[in-house]
Amino acid sequence: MKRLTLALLVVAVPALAKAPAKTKKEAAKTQTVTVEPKSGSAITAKATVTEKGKEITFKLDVEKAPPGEHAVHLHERGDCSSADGKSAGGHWNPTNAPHGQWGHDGHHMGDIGNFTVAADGKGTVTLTTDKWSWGTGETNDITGKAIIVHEKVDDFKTQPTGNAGGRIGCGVIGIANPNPTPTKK
Ligand SMILES: [Cu+2]
Repeated sequence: MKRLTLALLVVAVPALAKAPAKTKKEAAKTQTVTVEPKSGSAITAKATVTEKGKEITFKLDVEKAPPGEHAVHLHERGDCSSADGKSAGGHWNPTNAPHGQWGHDGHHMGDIGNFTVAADGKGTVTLTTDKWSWGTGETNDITGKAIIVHEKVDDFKTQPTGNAGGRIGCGVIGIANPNPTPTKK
């Protein structure tokens, strides 16, 4: 009898753990954003935004970029229409903080930081945080913010830009779960 109870528990626990996700019908919130080249650059880049629980993971993959360190920020306006990317405005800074380094005292909500592009022109940066939200309409909502890849490295000091130079890539984060049940024809 004891053995039977144990066996039932072993079977039942994984089933219970899976149940909430199914009953809520909550698809994973994820989106791939194309980051288009700006300021005459040749970069091809995409960012993937994924929400899991309270955390949002931002992952940027860049190709054909000039080797070296580059800054990436979220800028306040989701407008990549200008050739130099300046249509995206300044850094996204809903808390009126000084510009700085992520994880350190005082930084913009959009201060993602620097990443390295290797000799082959490829680079990746990943940030996971619970400081952003997606699709909430709150001040920390990343919806409609612009992803800006810069020509140069962020010094984390110069106000309010980090002296990261021109904008070589721009993309816009859209709404969470824009199309949860895609229909294919
Ligand atoms: Cu920037």
